[in-house]
Amino acid sequence: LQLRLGPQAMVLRQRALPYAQQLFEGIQSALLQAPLCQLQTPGGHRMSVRTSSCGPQGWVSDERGYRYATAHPDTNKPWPSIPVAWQTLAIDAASEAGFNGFMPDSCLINQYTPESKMSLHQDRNESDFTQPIVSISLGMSAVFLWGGMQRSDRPSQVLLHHGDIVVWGGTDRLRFHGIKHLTGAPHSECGAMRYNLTLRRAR
Ligand code: MD5
Ligand code: FE
Repeated sequence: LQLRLGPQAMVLRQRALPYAQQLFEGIQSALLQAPLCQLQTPGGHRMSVRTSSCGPQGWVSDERGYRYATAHPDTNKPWPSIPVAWQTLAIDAASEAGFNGFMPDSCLINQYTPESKMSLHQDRNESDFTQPIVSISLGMSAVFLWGGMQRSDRPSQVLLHHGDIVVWGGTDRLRFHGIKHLTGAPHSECGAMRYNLTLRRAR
């Protein structure tokens, strides 16, 4: 059950479904150690998405810019480690989409509510763009914006549902993308919320 988004980008529909319960438990436990933050953008706005991370590198943002950091910005503690099951799932999904040798060192945890959105952007804070990115959707569905190589390219809209995994790399690695808004009914397990786990190689 695959949907091709581009030459080197793919949605693996329901790929994470068998692991959903385990993923939710892992998220709850990670968030106890590394609480969600509503980060400031370099432009001085507050993100509508709440974020945390696990792994050696966590993605953060403040008035100084976007970057990876080895500690949580509020607690100054190292991020919790990436659960082995998440690593395995992400590495397997990357292989299935044609990317062997994925070595994630960062997992961003994004929490969306019906008020959240993520504007079109590129993921370019990583040092090696030959490594793919793997993203796991849980909870409510979302309208995903799949853009081009320039911000001005009109994005297509793709629904992402609970259990879907998106893998993109190669020529699609620097596509503009975003989340327009959540859609559909609240989720039986996590209510009016969506979680997205984004596994990347930061360093
Ligand atoms: C999310 N997160 O669902 C989004 C989208 C982020 C971020 O973009 O940087 O935290 S998952 C990302 C995604 C999915 C499919 C393709 C591409 C990105 N892409 O082409 O870049 O929380
Ligand atoms: Fe992104």
